[in-house]
Amino acid sequence: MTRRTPDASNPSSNTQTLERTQIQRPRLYRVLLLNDDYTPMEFVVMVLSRYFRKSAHDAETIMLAVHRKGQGVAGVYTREVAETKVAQVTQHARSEGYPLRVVAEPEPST
Ligand code: TYC
Repeated sequence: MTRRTPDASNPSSNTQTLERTQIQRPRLYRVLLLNDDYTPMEFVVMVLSRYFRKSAHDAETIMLAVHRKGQGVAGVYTREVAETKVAQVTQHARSEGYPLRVVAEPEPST
């Protein structure tokens, strides 16, 4: 909800400010892992554990789902955090010579 109020910084002016009384939630982004034929399963499990803070059990479950279905959600974050994780994981994978693809996509806005 927005409402018009006189500008506090200049009370004598005729200008108004749109004041928000509803909180703004940042848009959230999914970080997706994509399957490939070459990245070792144990590397993907390590990535899920280290960069996405998954338990050993959850990391294994997510990795196997990506392996079977082609892609899966590693985590959901604000845009900056999601983009940072994409960059960090991609760099780590390349440094090991693996083709692992990691992407961020916006969650559907509600
Ligand atoms: N398909 C890979 C293999 O059989 C494992 C894998 C899982 C790779 C998930 C990428 O995002 C991935 N070694």
